[in-house]
Amino acid sequence: MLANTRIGRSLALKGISGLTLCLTAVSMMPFGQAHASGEERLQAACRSKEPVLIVDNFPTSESPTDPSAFSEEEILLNPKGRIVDIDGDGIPELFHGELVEALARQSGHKTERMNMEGSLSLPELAEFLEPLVKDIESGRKRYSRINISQENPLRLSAFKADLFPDDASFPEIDASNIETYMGRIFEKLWTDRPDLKIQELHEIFARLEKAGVPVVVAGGNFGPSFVNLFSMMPGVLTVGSLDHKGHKLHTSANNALVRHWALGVVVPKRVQDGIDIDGDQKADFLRGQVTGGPALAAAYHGKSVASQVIPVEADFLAWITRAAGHGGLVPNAALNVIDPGLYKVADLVALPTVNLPTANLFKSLGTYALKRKDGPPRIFFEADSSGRLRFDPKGDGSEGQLTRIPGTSFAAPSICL
Ligand SMILES: [Ca+2]
Ligand SMILES: [Ca+2]
Repeated sequence: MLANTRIGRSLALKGISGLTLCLTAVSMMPFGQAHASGEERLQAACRSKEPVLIVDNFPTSESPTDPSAFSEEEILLNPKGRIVDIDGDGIPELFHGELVEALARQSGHKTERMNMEGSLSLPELAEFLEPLVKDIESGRKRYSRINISQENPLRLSAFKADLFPDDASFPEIDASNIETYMGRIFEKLWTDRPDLKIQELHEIFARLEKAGVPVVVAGGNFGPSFVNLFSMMPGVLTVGSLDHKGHKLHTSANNALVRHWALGVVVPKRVQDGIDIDGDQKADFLRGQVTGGPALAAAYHGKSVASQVIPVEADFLAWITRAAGHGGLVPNAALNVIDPGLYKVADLVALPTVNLPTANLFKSLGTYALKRKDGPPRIFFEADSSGRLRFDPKGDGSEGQLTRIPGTSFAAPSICL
């Protein structure tokens, strides 16, 4: 990561002139050395006793403290609000940042919060972080690391197509060469789209790095074809998601900028006084903080496959085939509009409109999938040798697994575990 910092400082201080020279220097840096630098900074951050700053979404004075005061519809309509269903009953009760913060605390660090109140635009984020950077530079605030879970996904193939279509010196960008060319990408973005204020944001990250505070960034959940813009910022430590068996998630970013991998799947269990997320049998969220209904997966776990699985109705198949033939449906539309129920994954992924990445993702998650009223199927099951459904996202056969909450957002705060 040392290499990136040089681009960052140089660009921030001098503007875009001198970029080519910087890039030449970068491409000649031994990669091993750059990796060691990121790894050492991470280890130092994990050893530090200073608090972790979580920049994310948290409740505000207007947010109801009792989750039961909001209907499910109200929660779903409020994207700034409660989006994490920690007890698996289908009704979200936590703000995204609350789970991120709870995970960051597992490593023994104290935490502080900075509430973004929804996703910020790039100019807003630069403005939002400016006072924080000043406080860190002046020594008024000290942090071991800053955790930012915001994602701004950019399709790798779009860099050539959108920014450099006629430039023979600029190659197709893929997961392996993004680091080499991100300096030129920034230069082009700054020139073509000054309104995005990416240069200002870049400078903010460069100042944080100079002040010695690592910024840990979630790699993103759009899979290996996308890069999170924040992964390209100076001094950033980008984290990808692993499952409980140590496999990289299909949905995780997986490019040359993702150098750190951590468990990015939360599987909560119920304990006496609430919900435990780390297996120590102590509640991380108290009973009064959760909606407390029966877990959706529990209604199927242990039941016979034959008694629960339904076929794709012939008239639905005929309708979706006709509609898809007219070309008016978005990718994966069939998964959003099929009737609720438990289906064979093989039947779902064979439906018209389902694309290959989604089919591969679903097959990696289980053999049976539960579709609810809204959204695509999200709860996946296997069957045991006696034909009974098993909900086992941890893969250890343990009982009482309530739900599966995946995402690089939950890998990033777990990086010191
Ligand atoms: Ca819930
Ligand atoms: Ca716990």
